[in-house]
Amino acid sequence: MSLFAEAKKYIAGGVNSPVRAFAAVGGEPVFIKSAKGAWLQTEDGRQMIDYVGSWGPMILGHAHADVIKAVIDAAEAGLSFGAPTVAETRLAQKICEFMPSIERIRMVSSGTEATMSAIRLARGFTGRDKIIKFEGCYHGHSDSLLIKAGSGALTLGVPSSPGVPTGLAEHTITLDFNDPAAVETVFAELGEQIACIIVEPIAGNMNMVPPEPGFLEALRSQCDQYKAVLIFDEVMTGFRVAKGGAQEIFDIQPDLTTLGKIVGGGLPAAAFGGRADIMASIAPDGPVYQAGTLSGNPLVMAAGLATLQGLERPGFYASLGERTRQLADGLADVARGAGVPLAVEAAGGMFGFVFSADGPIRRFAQVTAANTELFRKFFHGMLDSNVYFAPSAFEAGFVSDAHGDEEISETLSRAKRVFATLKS
Ligand code: HOZ
Repeated sequence: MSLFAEAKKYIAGGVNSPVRAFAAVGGEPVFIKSAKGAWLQTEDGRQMIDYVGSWGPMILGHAHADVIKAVIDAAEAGLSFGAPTVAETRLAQKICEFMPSIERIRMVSSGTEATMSAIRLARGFTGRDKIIKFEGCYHGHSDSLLIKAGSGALTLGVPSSPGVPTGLAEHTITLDFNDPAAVETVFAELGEQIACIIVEPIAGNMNMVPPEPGFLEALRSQCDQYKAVLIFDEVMTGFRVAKGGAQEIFDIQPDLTTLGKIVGGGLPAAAFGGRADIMASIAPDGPVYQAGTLSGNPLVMAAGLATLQGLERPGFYASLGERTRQLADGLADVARGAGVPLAVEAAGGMFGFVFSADGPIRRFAQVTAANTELFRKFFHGMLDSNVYFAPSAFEAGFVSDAHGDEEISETLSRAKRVFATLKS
């Protein structure tokens, strides 16, 4: 019996997060035994170059010595106290330094918790119920946000999940990403009822779609005009596209930011934070309730802090960005050489590629119109060549500090061979 078949006997669908099941690409998922640097070792004895990086957190590379030591030291001092520790303050301080729009922060355990709590906070702070999100953006799986969502939900064709009460779903207004006019129209009609806009400033859950000039600016000005809260979901882009996230690149200050992935360095941490006056509405200072036994867990704080400290090395983002660009441009080159249409994007250590001649990709409809059959063939060709990309055409990819010239050029020469087979 395969490892996946055995897992399916006990675990729903054989996986603990749907996109891992390979449902969109076919075949059985690879089971990982261990990982070091840019490489994964599988249970069936293969060594693979990894561009998933645990879906983003492993920016320093897998099992980085400083992070492992920090976690071991923390574990030896006790696994969990459910009481304040200095480690929480140190990580909070570091995050506030990296992202100056965050004046106060609250640690939680997953990106879903961070976005769910930020939405509740925005509703409680404004006394309004309606929220705006964008089709193809994914903000975790809480009820208000699982409507026309991206990521695994889009991959499996269930962007709006059964089980979300209609009464709640009707407060979520979903608009087209990169369409500021639609946002202005909705605010003109319902502005006094809108609590917040939540957006991935670079959408990473419908592949990778950057904002067009003026889009984020329009969100900022509409929120200012109608006193709604602007939430940037930087779970994916935070510390990934730049030290200060997408808000640093586009120079827009959100009111609240949600973080996850890198902030826990590979352990389950996430956070939400922002303007001090808004964060003052969270219990115990204010009436909006939010809590968690494992929030701010000492092992997780240690991993997060060691990871953020690793990002402070001079030139870190310049070299990460250069290698990611080399990969993305290299993929575009080999695709062009093989006559296969491919649109690529890259920022910091994040990249995307869409099998489409319609680039640059800026709209959800362009992503969903792309050739998913070519993606499926490319994915399996690369997997058979021991290069591990996300098993979904709708997920961004990640390069780490451990991906050197050798890994990138090896990936590109394997990709050249795979692209050559795609047309036949
Ligand atoms: N939704 C996550 C990526 N955007 C995938 C999480 C996982 O399967 O681990």
